[in-house]
Amino acid sequence: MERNLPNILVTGTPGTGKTTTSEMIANVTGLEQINVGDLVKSKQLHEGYLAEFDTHILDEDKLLDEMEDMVKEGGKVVDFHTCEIFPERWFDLVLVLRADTQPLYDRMEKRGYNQRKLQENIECEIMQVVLETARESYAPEIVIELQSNTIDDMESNVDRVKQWLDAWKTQHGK
Ligand code: DAT
Repeated sequence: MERNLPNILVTGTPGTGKTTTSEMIANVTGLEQINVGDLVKSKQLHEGYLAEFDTHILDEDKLLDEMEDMVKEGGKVVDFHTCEIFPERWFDLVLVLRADTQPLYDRMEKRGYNQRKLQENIECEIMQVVLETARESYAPEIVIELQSNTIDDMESNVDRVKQWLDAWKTQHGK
């Protein structure tokens, strides 16, 4: 069944600006943000906490069940660092945010990440793990890589999404 509004996935290494960008997209377009990290915590969609990695162990089945109905309606901006767990059919556009090492490091340090997590994320970003995973998991033509180093970058990214959404609506007669 065709959606009335498209769903957008905003993914990328932690600290690349997913949550901030998704909030701005939601404000500008009226789409509804789903912050998956928050959802996992608030609805306990995990199997416990791994202190060593400072992360929750995701219960993927529970998470997908929880999200299915929300996504079915369309009009969602889903914000998560992992992109390969979702069904391909859920998304019409996949944005992969990218950041250079210095700003990424500064943002994570400010957030109080431990050295191990910081190193891992920097490495993940340099190796473009999320970008490659997104390209393997979704049709390449819907995967868009966006630089997210500055506020200007963020504003132009949001602008681009707004234009994309307008075009989608026209194309789908909405
Ligand atoms: P994520 O959701 O990817 O972990 P975030 O949106 O929480 O990232 O952003 C982390 C911090 O970095 C937050 O204080 C906002 C800042 N930030 C993110 N993207 C930025 C950008 N393009 N320019 C300047 N600051 C940015």
